[in-house]
Amino acid sequence: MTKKPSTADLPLPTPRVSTPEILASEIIERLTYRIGKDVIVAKPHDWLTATILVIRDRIIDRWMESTRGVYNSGAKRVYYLSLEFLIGRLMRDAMSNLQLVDAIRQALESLGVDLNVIAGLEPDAALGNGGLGRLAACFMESMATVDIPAYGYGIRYVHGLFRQQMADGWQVELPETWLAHGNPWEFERREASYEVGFGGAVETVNGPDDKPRYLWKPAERVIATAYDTPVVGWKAKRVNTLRLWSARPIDPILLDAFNAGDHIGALRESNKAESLTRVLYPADATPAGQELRLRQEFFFSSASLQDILRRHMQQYPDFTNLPDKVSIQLNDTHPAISIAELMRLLIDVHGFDFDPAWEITRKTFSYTNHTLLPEALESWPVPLIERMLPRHMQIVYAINAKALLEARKEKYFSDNEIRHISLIDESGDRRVRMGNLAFIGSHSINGVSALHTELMKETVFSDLHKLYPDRINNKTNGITPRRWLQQCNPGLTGLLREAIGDEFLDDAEKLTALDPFAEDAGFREKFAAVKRTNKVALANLVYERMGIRVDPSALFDIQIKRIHEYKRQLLNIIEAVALYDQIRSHPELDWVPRVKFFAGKAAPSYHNAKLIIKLANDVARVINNDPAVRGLLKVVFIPNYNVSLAEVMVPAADLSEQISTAGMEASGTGNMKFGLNGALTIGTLDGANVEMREHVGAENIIIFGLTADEVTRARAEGRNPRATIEGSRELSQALSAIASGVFSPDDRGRYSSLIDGIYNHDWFMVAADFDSYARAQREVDALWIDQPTWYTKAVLNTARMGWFSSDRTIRQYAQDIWRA
Ligand code: NBG
Repeated sequence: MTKKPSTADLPLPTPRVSTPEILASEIIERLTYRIGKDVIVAKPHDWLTATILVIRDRIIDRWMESTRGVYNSGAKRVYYLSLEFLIGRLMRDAMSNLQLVDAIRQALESLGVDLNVIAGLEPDAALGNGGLGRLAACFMESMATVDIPAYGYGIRYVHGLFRQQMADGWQVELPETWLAHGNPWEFERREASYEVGFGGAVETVNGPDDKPRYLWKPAERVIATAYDTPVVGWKAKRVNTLRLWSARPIDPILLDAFNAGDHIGALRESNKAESLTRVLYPADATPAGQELRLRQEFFFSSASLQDILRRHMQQYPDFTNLPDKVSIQLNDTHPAISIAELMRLLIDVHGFDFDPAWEITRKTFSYTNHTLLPEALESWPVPLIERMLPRHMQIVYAINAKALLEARKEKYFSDNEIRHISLIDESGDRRVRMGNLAFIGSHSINGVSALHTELMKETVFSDLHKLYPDRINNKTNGITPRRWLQQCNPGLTGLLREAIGDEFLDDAEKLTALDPFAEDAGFREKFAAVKRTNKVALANLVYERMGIRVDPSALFDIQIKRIHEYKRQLLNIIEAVALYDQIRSHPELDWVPRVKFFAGKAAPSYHNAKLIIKLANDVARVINNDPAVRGLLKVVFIPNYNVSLAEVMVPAADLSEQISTAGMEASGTGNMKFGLNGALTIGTLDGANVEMREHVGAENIIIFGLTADEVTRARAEGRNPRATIEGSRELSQALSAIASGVFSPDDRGRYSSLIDGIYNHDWFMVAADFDSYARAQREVDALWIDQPTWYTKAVLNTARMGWFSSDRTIRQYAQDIWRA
């Protein structure tokens, strides 16, 4: 008799060999047997899929090892709950982290296929809006890299962020269909399916010890099914899982209705369920507000928690050790309802009393805040939660009672302070404040830059901070240097390896070894040559997509990010108009040739943001076609900004625009990507710019404008922008030109409301900061003329940005928050 082997002893597949010959034969094999195509009829998309399948197998080998490893070691798992993962393309990332780029390129070459061509066909997975979603994607890669057992949980939106098209300079939103050709990276896991309920009522029954127990009887239920994507870290040390939920109906078709001839009604339930995970809400810093959004939030929270508890139960007898084995990070308040859901599961399903359940919950959760904009803080009407999640509403009230009692008893709090701490906002229609729920239900609350964290303590969370003074901490954001240096800038990576060896590939902070090369003229020239190659690539892209020619020897000045008034693309455009005036009035001066690039999407309902896009295009048309400018200034708005476009633009930038109104950008992460790739930053003392200045040195970054404190003061004093504008000839001329229709002859009043806003209140300090910004831009020009000095600073930016690697950020989360 043979003994049944324990599962831990069952063999893993033999790791694959990856010579170009073997890879080529595997690609043919996948093409034939998995896709069912003969080589001679295979389309580029088929080659792409076949190649991904070959890469994927190599990831899977490591995936199984990683998963078994945690199971056997009993290590803590980290769960990153996020409504957004702005992933981008995965093939290059995976190849590079597996160190297979050259082998795959050769394999494909031997088959007559160009890697670059098929890589360009991979859809750009845009399951996120902006910084918050891209941060989640960088974190996933870094958690695998620094060997933390982690799962990302989110929603598998059928349609990610909309595709942006320009119609006569206006943004038009078109649906995006990233799944049109299937998704070879993902695995559907029908066995990992959970029911998620909505609505209905709560019944009180007698529990075993005569205590009342509450039973939620949802009126409506849907199934959440998991789709797993493996996430491979640098050198494939570990592979983690991104688990995205898709909604399915319990009954795909109501046969009674169908048989009675109601063919549409028969599919109603099914459509309703599927619409839950159909689209990503396209607003970033403003809450979506609609009921469907809350349904999405609860749907993925509930499915994720059921999954987490099931996994825990496979390994441990009960949940008393949950906080030792599980950390759940809430990416903003979108998953905050998870706190009430874990309480419900522990109390109603697993028989815990309130207090021990609360203790476990608080120790398990932590929360990251990503914005202080008051209009962006999520809150839901009490009647809506009562209707959709009646049991959760009871739990929220119970949590609130506990917190308010603590506030009253343990420390003295005034009525006003108590009102701010409360989970229920009573100031208008009653609403549940998700930020307060996330704060009270977590043991750690972190901001995303030093300044933002201080402002959290002073503003939105000041009273909660007083009640729980040791909870707020800072974790300055980071970016993954694999995607944002190695993959997007192979030229620079090669040059750096030549100069300082390979250590920086494993540890970005080793980039400091480059510091002395800043003074080496020969090295600077090579650095400049790489930059030029990247600028040529961007110039070609602009010509191919837009038919506009830009000169790669001009200064490339780039602002790419969501379009927002606080990010102040408007300030940049007004400065372009002022510069345009100057170039025409002073043709005798030596103007530095400059191309101002913009790209970014506006929330479809954000009127002013869309107007700013139109203005950028209107100004571009006039400036680019005016012979008096002699090509010294060009303005280009590249449509449909996404991760892949950023990967071309970031390496090509000379100047990075990080010019938000101080105190309003929580961190920024684009700022870090540009700095790492050797752009100089022109920016305000906002978000992570403050720390960038500390790292690269004040002489290597161009800072201008009001500080956060000064902005607060200016707003409080209600200064009169009109006086400021009249005091600045350049500004007042630029504003009148825009307001009077110089750039919009077809509709002269198009921009009057936008410009009136600056005259009347100037909330975003465009007028207040204009002169300081324009002066800083002329400093940039002067610096550019002195190319050796410019490149000394550029090299130092690359050398000193290693600290902003998301590996560092993740290590700090692991050490201080997750203790993983
Ligand atoms: C954004 C901030 C950025 C920050 C990212 C990542 C939201 C709500 N916030 O400044 O605006 O870099 O989060 O932390 O998207």
